[in-house]
Amino acid sequence: MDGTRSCFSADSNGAGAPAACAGAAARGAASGGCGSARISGAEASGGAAPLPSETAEGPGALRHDWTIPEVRALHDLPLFELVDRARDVHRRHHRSGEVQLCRLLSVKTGGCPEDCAYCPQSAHYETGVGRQPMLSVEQVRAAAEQARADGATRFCMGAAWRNVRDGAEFDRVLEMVRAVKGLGLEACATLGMLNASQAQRLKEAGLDAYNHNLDTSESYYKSIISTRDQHERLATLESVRAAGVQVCSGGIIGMGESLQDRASMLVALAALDPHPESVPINALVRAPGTPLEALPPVDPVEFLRMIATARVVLPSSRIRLSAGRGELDPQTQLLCLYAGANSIFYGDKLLTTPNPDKLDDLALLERAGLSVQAAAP
Ligand code: SAM
Ligand code: DTB
Ligand code: SF4
Repeated sequence: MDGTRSCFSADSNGAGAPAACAGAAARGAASGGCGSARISGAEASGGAAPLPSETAEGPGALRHDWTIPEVRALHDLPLFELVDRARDVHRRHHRSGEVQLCRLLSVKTGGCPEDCAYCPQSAHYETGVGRQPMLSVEQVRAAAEQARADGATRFCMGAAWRNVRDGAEFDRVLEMVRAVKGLGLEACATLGMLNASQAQRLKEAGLDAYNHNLDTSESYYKSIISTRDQHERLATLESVRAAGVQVCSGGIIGMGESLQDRASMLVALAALDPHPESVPINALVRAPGTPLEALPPVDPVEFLRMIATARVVLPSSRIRLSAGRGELDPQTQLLCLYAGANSIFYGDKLLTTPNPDKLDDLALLERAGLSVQAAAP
Protein backbone atom coordinates (compact mmCIF):
# COMPACT_ATOMS: atom_id res chain seq x y z
CA MET A 1 0.00 0.00 0.00
CA ASP A 2 2.85 2.34 0.73
CA GLY A 3 4.51 1.31 -2.45
CA THR A 4 7.96 2.69 -3.02
CA ARG A 5 7.25 6.35 -2.73
CA SER A 6 10.44 8.19 -2.10
CA CYS A 7 9.36 11.71 -2.72
CA PHE A 8 8.96 14.51 -0.24
CA SER A 9 5.85 13.62 1.71
CA ALA A 10 5.73 15.41 5.01
CA ASP A 11 2.23 16.68 4.66
CA SER A 12 0.72 13.44 3.58
CA ASN A 13 2.40 11.85 6.54
CA GLY A 14 0.53 13.37 9.32
CA ALA A 15 1.51 16.97 9.17
CA GLY A 16 -0.89 17.40 6.79
CA ALA A 17 8.51 -5.89 38.45
CA PRO A 18 11.07 -6.72 40.59
CA ALA A 19 11.65 -9.60 38.23
CA ALA A 20 11.93 -7.09 35.45
CA CYS A 21 14.50 -5.14 37.38
CA ALA A 22 16.60 -8.15 38.13
CA GLY A 23 16.40 -9.24 34.54
CA ALA A 24 17.31 -5.85 33.29
CA ALA A 25 20.22 -5.42 35.64
CA ALA A 26 21.51 -8.92 35.02
CA ARG A 27 21.59 -8.40 31.32
CA GLY A 28 23.55 -5.19 31.81
CA ALA A 29 22.48 -4.94 28.32
CA ALA A 30 22.81 -2.15 25.95
CA SER A 31 24.90 0.31 27.88
CA GLY A 32 28.25 0.02 26.28
CA GLY A 33 26.65 -2.21 23.69
CA CYS A 34 27.43 0.13 20.91
CA GLY A 35 31.09 0.00 21.77
CA SER A 36 31.22 -3.65 20.91
CA ALA A 37 28.61 -3.31 18.23
CA ARG A 38 30.80 -0.83 16.42
CA ILE A 39 33.50 -3.44 16.05
CA SER A 40 31.34 -5.34 13.65
CA GLY A 41 27.67 -5.07 13.06
CA ALA A 42 27.51 -8.38 11.30
CA GLU A 43 29.44 -10.09 14.05
CA ALA A 44 27.30 -8.53 16.75
CA SER A 45 24.12 -9.60 15.03
CA GLY A 46 25.25 -13.19 15.00
CA GLY A 47 25.90 -13.69 11.31
CA ALA A 48 27.14 -12.23 8.09
CA ALA A 49 24.60 -9.50 7.72
CA PRO A 50 24.54 -7.63 4.47
CA LEU A 51 24.89 -3.90 4.81
CA PRO A 52 21.49 -2.63 3.91
CA SER A 53 21.16 -0.47 0.86
CA GLU A 54 17.63 0.11 2.10
CA THR A 55 16.09 -1.38 -1.01
CA ALA A 56 16.57 -2.17 -4.63
CA GLU A 57 14.44 0.84 -5.45
CA GLY A 58 16.89 3.18 -3.78
CA PRO A 59 17.40 4.87 -0.46
CA GLY A 60 14.31 6.04 1.33
CA ALA A 61 11.79 3.67 -0.22
CA LEU A 62 9.27 2.19 2.16
CA ARG A 63 9.83 -1.42 3.18
CA HIS A 64 7.94 -3.77 5.47
CA ASP A 65 10.40 -6.64 5.30
CA TRP A 66 13.37 -5.36 7.28
CA THR A 67 15.25 -8.10 9.09
CA ILE A 68 16.94 -7.84 12.47
CA PRO A 69 20.45 -8.42 10.99
CA GLU A 70 19.84 -5.69 8.43
CA VAL A 71 18.71 -3.22 11.06
CA ARG A 72 21.63 -4.15 13.32
CA ALA A 73 24.08 -3.65 10.48
CA LEU A 74 22.60 -0.25 9.84
CA HIS A 75 22.52 0.71 13.51
CA ASP A 76 26.13 -0.38 14.01
CA LEU A 77 27.58 1.53 11.08
CA PRO A 78 30.27 4.08 11.89
CA LEU A 79 28.22 6.86 13.43
CA PHE A 80 28.76 9.47 10.75
CA GLU A 81 27.85 7.03 8.00
CA LEU A 82 24.65 6.13 9.79
CA VAL A 83 23.79 9.79 10.30
CA ASP A 84 24.57 10.55 6.63
CA ARG A 85 22.17 7.84 5.51
CA ALA A 86 19.49 8.98 7.91
CA ARG A 87 19.86 12.58 6.83
CA ASP A 88 19.56 11.58 3.19
CA VAL A 89 16.34 9.69 3.86
CA HIS A 90 15.05 12.52 6.00
CA ARG A 91 15.58 15.11 3.28
CA ARG A 92 13.78 12.94 0.72
CA HIS A 93 10.67 12.66 2.85
CA HIS A 94 10.39 15.68 5.09
CA ARG A 95 10.94 19.39 5.38
CA SER A 96 14.32 18.94 6.93
CA GLY A 97 14.47 22.17 8.90
CA GLU A 98 11.04 21.89 10.46
CA VAL A 99 10.02 20.56 13.85
CA GLN A 100 6.51 19.86 15.10
CA LEU A 101 5.74 20.87 18.67
CA CYS A 102 3.44 18.48 20.50
CA ARG A 103 1.95 19.15 23.94
CA LEU A 104 1.16 16.29 26.30
CA LEU A 105 -1.49 16.33 29.00
CA SER A 106 -2.36 13.63 31.46
CA VAL A 107 -6.15 13.70 31.69
CA LYS A 108 -6.37 10.78 34.12
CA THR A 109 -3.28 10.31 36.25
CA GLY A 110 -2.03 7.42 38.36
CA GLY A 111 -3.44 4.26 39.90
CA CYS A 112 -2.99 2.16 36.76
CA PRO A 113 -3.49 -1.60 37.28
CA GLU A 114 -0.73 -2.50 34.80
CA ASP A 115 2.80 -3.26 36.07
CA CYS A 116 4.88 -1.61 33.33
CA ALA A 117 8.27 -1.51 35.05
CA TYR A 118 9.13 1.92 33.68
CA CYS A 119 5.94 3.71 34.61
CA PRO A 120 5.49 6.08 37.50
CA GLN A 121 1.71 5.76 37.11
CA SER A 122 1.54 2.06 37.87
CA ALA A 123 -0.32 1.26 41.10
CA HIS A 124 2.20 -1.55 41.67
CA TYR A 125 4.97 0.85 42.70
CA GLU A 126 5.41 3.58 45.31
CA THR A 127 6.38 6.44 43.07
CA GLY A 128 4.65 9.36 44.74
CA VAL A 129 2.28 9.75 41.77
CA GLY A 130 -1.10 9.27 43.37
CA ARG A 131 -4.35 8.38 41.68
CA GLN A 132 -6.01 11.63 40.66
CA PRO A 133 -9.51 12.39 39.41
CA MET A 134 -10.06 12.81 35.73
CA LEU A 135 -9.73 16.34 34.40
CA SER A 136 -12.80 18.19 33.19
CA VAL A 137 -13.36 19.03 29.55
CA GLU A 138 -12.88 22.70 30.46
CA GLN A 139 -9.50 22.02 32.03
CA VAL A 140 -8.41 20.19 28.91
CA ARG A 141 -9.71 22.92 26.64
CA ALA A 142 -7.79 25.53 28.65
CA ALA A 143 -4.59 23.48 28.43
CA ALA A 144 -5.06 23.03 24.71
CA GLU A 145 -5.63 26.76 24.23
CA GLN A 146 -2.38 27.41 26.10
CA ALA A 147 -0.57 24.84 23.97
CA ARG A 148 -1.81 26.51 20.80
CA ALA A 149 -0.78 29.92 22.12
CA ASP A 150 2.67 28.47 22.84
CA GLY A 151 2.99 27.28 19.25
CA ALA A 152 2.12 23.60 19.53
CA THR A 153 0.15 22.09 16.66
CA ARG A 154 -0.54 18.69 18.19
CA PHE A 155 -2.12 17.88 21.54
CA CYS A 156 -1.90 14.42 23.06
CA MET A 157 -4.10 13.31 25.96
CA GLY A 158 -2.98 10.43 28.15
CA ALA A 159 -4.89 8.27 30.60
CA ALA A 160 -3.39 5.78 33.04
CA TRP A 161 -5.72 3.03 31.98
CA ARG A 162 -5.09 -0.60 31.07
CA ASN A 163 -7.89 -0.31 28.56
CA VAL A 164 -10.75 1.95 27.62
CA ARG A 165 -14.13 1.13 29.18
CA ASP A 166 -17.36 2.39 27.72
CA GLY A 167 -19.13 4.79 30.05
CA ALA A 168 -19.05 8.30 31.38
CA GLU A 169 -15.25 8.63 31.47
CA PHE A 170 -14.83 7.57 27.87
CA ASP A 171 -17.68 9.87 26.87
CA ARG A 172 -15.77 12.68 28.54
CA VAL A 173 -12.62 11.80 26.59
CA LEU A 174 -14.66 12.02 23.39
CA GLU A 175 -15.75 15.52 24.46
CA MET A 176 -12.11 16.39 25.11
CA VAL A 177 -11.21 15.28 21.61
CA ARG A 178 -13.96 17.48 20.18
CA ALA A 179 -12.72 20.42 22.24
CA VAL A 180 -9.14 19.99 21.02
CA LYS A 181 -10.26 19.65 17.42
CA GLY A 182 -12.39 22.76 17.86
CA LEU A 183 -9.16 24.67 18.44
CA GLY A 184 -7.67 23.51 15.17
CA LEU A 185 -5.06 21.28 16.77
CA GLU A 186 -4.11 17.76 15.75
CA ALA A 187 -5.64 15.54 18.41
CA CYS A 188 -3.92 12.43 19.71
CA ALA A 189 -4.87 10.19 22.63
CA THR A 190 -3.16 7.40 24.53
CA LEU A 191 -5.65 5.55 26.70
CA GLY A 192 -4.43 1.96 26.73
CA MET A 193 -6.04 -0.89 24.84
CA LEU A 194 -9.24 -0.31 22.97
CA ASN A 195 -11.61 -2.25 20.77
CA ALA A 196 -12.86 -1.58 17.25
CA SER A 197 -16.02 0.27 18.27
CA GLN A 198 -14.13 2.50 20.70
CA ALA A 199 -11.61 3.33 18.00
CA GLN A 200 -14.50 4.15 15.69
CA ARG A 201 -16.06 6.47 18.28
CA LEU A 202 -12.74 8.27 18.71
CA LYS A 203 -12.55 8.68 14.95
CA GLU A 204 -16.07 10.11 14.86
CA ALA A 205 -15.11 12.59 17.60
CA GLY A 206 -12.33 13.79 15.31
CA LEU A 207 -9.27 12.04 16.74
CA ASP A 208 -6.33 12.24 14.35
CA ALA A 209 -3.94 9.77 15.96
CA TYR A 210 -3.75 7.14 18.68
CA ASN A 211 -0.54 6.51 20.59
CA HIS A 212 0.05 2.91 21.62
CA ASN A 213 3.67 1.89 21.86
CA LEU A 214 5.23 -1.49 21.19
CA ASP A 215 7.81 -0.21 23.69
CA THR A 216 10.46 -2.89 23.10
CA SER A 217 10.99 -6.23 21.38
CA GLU A 218 8.37 -8.93 21.71
CA SER A 219 10.76 -11.08 23.73
CA TYR A 220 11.94 -8.36 26.12
CA TYR A 221 8.38 -7.14 26.65
CA LYS A 222 7.79 -10.03 29.08
CA SER A 223 10.62 -8.77 31.28
CA ILE A 224 9.05 -5.33 31.51
CA ILE A 225 5.31 -6.00 31.75
CA SER A 226 3.60 -9.11 33.10
CA THR A 227 0.00 -7.92 32.99
CA ARG A 228 -0.38 -8.03 29.19
CA ASP A 229 1.56 -9.18 26.20
CA GLN A 230 2.64 -7.39 23.11
CA HIS A 231 0.10 -9.14 20.89
CA GLU A 232 -2.60 -7.22 22.71
CA ARG A 233 -0.85 -4.00 21.71
CA LEU A 234 -0.84 -5.09 18.09
CA ALA A 235 -4.56 -5.89 18.23
CA THR A 236 -5.28 -2.37 19.45
CA LEU A 237 -3.15 -0.93 16.67
CA GLU A 238 -5.21 -2.92 14.18
CA SER A 239 -8.43 -1.45 15.58
CA VAL A 240 -6.97 2.02 15.37
CA ARG A 241 -5.91 1.54 11.77
CA ALA A 242 -9.24 -0.03 10.80
CA ALA A 243 -11.08 3.00 12.18
CA GLY A 244 -9.03 5.30 9.97
CA VAL A 245 -7.16 6.88 12.87
CA GLN A 246 -3.44 7.43 12.37
CA VAL A 247 -1.10 5.16 14.28
CA CYS A 248 1.48 6.56 16.69
CA SER A 249 3.68 3.76 17.98
CA GLY A 250 7.27 3.60 19.16
CA GLY A 251 9.17 2.61 22.23
CA ILE A 252 11.65 3.19 25.00
CA ILE A 253 15.37 2.56 25.11
CA GLY A 254 17.44 2.28 28.27
CA MET A 255 15.32 -0.38 30.00
CA GLY A 256 18.14 -2.94 29.99
CA GLU A 257 17.25 -4.27 26.56
CA SER A 258 19.92 -5.40 24.12
CA LEU A 259 20.71 -3.79 20.79
CA GLN A 260 19.06 -6.83 19.24
CA ASP A 261 15.86 -5.93 21.11
CA ARG A 262 16.02 -2.39 19.78
CA ALA A 263 16.47 -3.64 16.24
CA SER A 264 13.66 -6.14 16.72
CA MET A 265 11.29 -3.38 17.82
CA LEU A 266 12.09 -1.35 14.72
CA VAL A 267 11.55 -4.42 12.53
CA ALA A 268 8.12 -4.91 14.16
CA LEU A 269 7.18 -1.27 13.63
CA ALA A 270 8.31 -1.42 10.01
CA ALA A 271 6.26 -4.58 9.46
CA LEU A 272 3.11 -2.59 10.12
CA ASP A 273 1.52 -1.76 6.81
CA PRO A 274 1.25 1.13 6.43
CA HIS A 275 4.06 2.27 8.68
CA PRO A 276 2.94 4.23 11.76
CA GLU A 277 2.58 7.86 10.81
CA SER A 278 4.24 8.77 14.10
CA VAL A 279 7.00 7.02 16.04
CA PRO A 280 7.96 8.29 19.49
CA ILE A 281 11.41 7.26 20.66
CA ASN A 282 11.70 7.62 24.42
CA ALA A 283 14.76 7.32 26.64
CA LEU A 284 13.75 5.76 29.93
CA VAL A 285 12.87 8.36 32.53
CA ARG A 286 14.17 6.56 35.61
CA ALA A 287 11.29 7.31 37.91
CA PRO A 288 12.00 6.76 41.63
CA GLY A 289 10.06 3.81 43.01
CA THR A 290 9.84 1.94 39.71
CA PRO A 291 11.83 -1.29 39.28
CA LEU A 292 13.99 0.39 36.65
CA GLU A 293 14.95 3.42 38.73
CA ALA A 294 18.59 2.37 39.21
CA LEU A 295 19.45 1.64 35.60
CA PRO A 296 22.18 3.79 34.04
CA PRO A 297 21.18 6.71 31.85
CA VAL A 298 21.04 6.18 28.12
CA ASP A 299 24.30 7.03 26.36
CA PRO A 300 23.54 10.02 24.10
CA VAL A 301 25.35 8.40 21.17
CA GLU A 302 23.15 5.33 21.53
CA PHE A 303 20.12 7.55 21.54
CA LEU A 304 21.29 9.26 18.37
CA ARG A 305 21.88 5.87 16.76
CA MET A 306 18.34 4.81 17.60
CA ILE A 307 16.86 7.95 16.11
CA ALA A 308 18.95 7.70 12.95
CA THR A 309 18.16 4.01 12.50
CA ALA A 310 14.46 4.64 13.01
CA ARG A 311 14.61 7.36 10.37
CA VAL A 312 16.09 5.02 7.76
CA VAL A 313 13.77 2.11 8.57
CA LEU A 314 10.65 4.28 8.77
CA PRO A 315 11.32 6.93 6.12
CA SER A 316 8.02 8.76 6.02
CA SER A 317 7.07 8.49 9.70
CA ARG A 318 7.32 11.47 11.97
CA ILE A 319 10.01 10.50 14.48
CA ARG A 320 9.31 12.05 17.88
CA LEU A 321 12.16 12.88 20.20
CA SER A 322 10.15 12.00 23.28
CA ALA A 323 10.64 11.29 26.99
CA GLY A 324 14.15 11.59 28.36
CA ARG A 325 15.06 14.55 26.18
CA GLY A 326 15.81 16.53 29.33
CA GLU A 327 18.80 14.31 30.02
CA LEU A 328 20.28 14.99 26.61
CA ASP A 329 22.43 18.06 26.19
CA PRO A 330 21.21 20.61 23.62
CA GLN A 331 23.84 19.60 21.06
CA THR A 332 22.74 15.96 21.15
CA GLN A 333 19.14 17.04 20.74
CA LEU A 334 20.10 19.04 17.66
CA LEU A 335 22.00 16.06 16.27
CA CYS A 336 18.86 13.96 16.74
CA LEU A 337 16.86 16.56 14.83
CA TYR A 338 19.55 16.55 12.12
CA ALA A 339 19.45 12.76 11.90
CA GLY A 340 15.73 12.51 11.38
CA ALA A 341 13.70 13.40 14.44
CA ASN A 342 11.13 16.01 13.52
CA SER A 343 8.97 16.51 16.56
CA ILE A 344 9.48 17.18 20.24
CA PHE A 345 7.17 17.07 23.24
CA TYR A 346 7.05 20.68 24.20
CA GLY A 347 5.96 21.99 27.58
CA ASP A 348 7.29 21.86 31.06
CA LYS A 349 5.78 18.46 31.82
CA LEU A 350 5.41 15.19 29.95
CA LEU A 351 2.61 13.22 31.61
CA THR A 352 3.90 13.19 35.18
CA THR A 353 7.61 13.90 34.81
CA PRO A 354 9.48 17.10 33.92
CA ASN A 355 10.38 18.14 30.39
CA PRO A 356 12.77 20.91 29.30
CA ASP A 357 11.63 24.50 29.76
CA LYS A 358 9.63 25.59 26.73
CA LEU A 359 11.47 28.89 26.35
CA ASP A 360 14.78 27.02 26.36
CA ASP A 361 13.40 24.73 23.66
CA LEU A 362 12.30 27.63 21.47
CA ALA A 363 15.66 29.35 21.96
CA LEU A 364 17.48 26.18 20.95
CA LEU A 365 15.44 25.78 17.78
CA GLU A 366 16.00 29.42 16.95
CA ARG A 367 19.75 29.23 17.53
CA ALA A 368 19.85 26.33 15.09
CA GLY A 369 17.73 28.11 12.49
CA LEU A 370 15.04 25.44 12.72
CA SER A 371 11.45 26.38 12.12
CA VAL A 372 8.37 25.29 13.98
CA GLN A 373 5.62 23.61 11.98
CA ALA A 374 2.83 26.11 11.48
CA ALA A 375 -0.78 25.33 12.29
CA ALA A 376 -2.84 24.10 9.35
CA PRO A 377 -4.69 27.02 7.74
N1 SAM B 1 -1.73 3.73 29.61
C1 SAM B 1 -1.52 3.96 28.23
C2 SAM B 1 -0.52 3.00 27.62
O1 SAM B 1 0.23 2.36 28.34
O2 SAM B 1 -0.50 2.93 26.40
C3 SAM B 1 -1.12 5.36 27.88
C4 SAM B 1 -0.11 6.09 28.73
S1 SAM B 1 1.54 5.46 28.78
C5 SAM B 1 2.21 6.51 30.01
C6 SAM B 1 2.24 5.93 27.22
C7 SAM B 1 3.68 5.59 26.98
O3 SAM B 1 4.52 6.42 27.78
C8 SAM B 1 4.16 4.20 27.30
O4 SAM B 1 3.83 3.26 26.32
C9 SAM B 1 5.66 4.41 27.37
O5 SAM B 1 6.24 4.22 26.10
C10 SAM B 1 5.80 5.87 27.77
N2 SAM B 1 6.38 5.98 29.10
C11 SAM B 1 5.76 5.80 30.29
N3 SAM B 1 6.61 5.95 31.32
C12 SAM B 1 7.82 6.23 30.77
C13 SAM B 1 9.11 6.46 31.31
N4 SAM B 1 9.33 6.40 32.63
N5 SAM B 1 10.12 6.71 30.46
C14 SAM B 1 9.91 6.74 29.13
N6 SAM B 1 8.71 6.51 28.57
C15 SAM B 1 7.68 6.26 29.38
C1 DTB C 1 5.27 8.42 24.28
O1 DTB C 1 5.82 7.51 23.62
N1 DTB C 1 5.89 9.17 25.20
C2 DTB C 1 4.96 10.07 25.82
C3 DTB C 1 3.69 9.89 24.97
N2 DTB C 1 4.01 8.78 24.14
C4 DTB C 1 2.39 9.70 25.62
C5 DTB C 1 4.77 9.78 27.28
C6 DTB C 1 6.06 9.86 28.07
C7 DTB C 1 5.76 9.64 29.51
C8 DTB C 1 6.98 9.81 30.38
C9 DTB C 1 6.72 9.53 31.81
C10 DTB C 1 5.74 10.48 32.44
O2 DTB C 1 5.85 11.71 32.28
O3 DTB C 1 4.85 10.00 33.20
FE1 SF4 D 1 -0.55 2.05 32.93
FE2 SF4 D 1 0.24 2.97 30.56
FE3 SF4 D 1 1.75 3.35 32.76
FE4 SF4 D 1 1.55 0.90 31.75
S1 SF4 D 1 2.45 2.70 30.73
S2 SF4 D 1 1.37 1.46 33.96
S3 SF4 D 1 -0.56 0.90 31.00
S4 SF4 D 1 -0.25 4.19 32.38
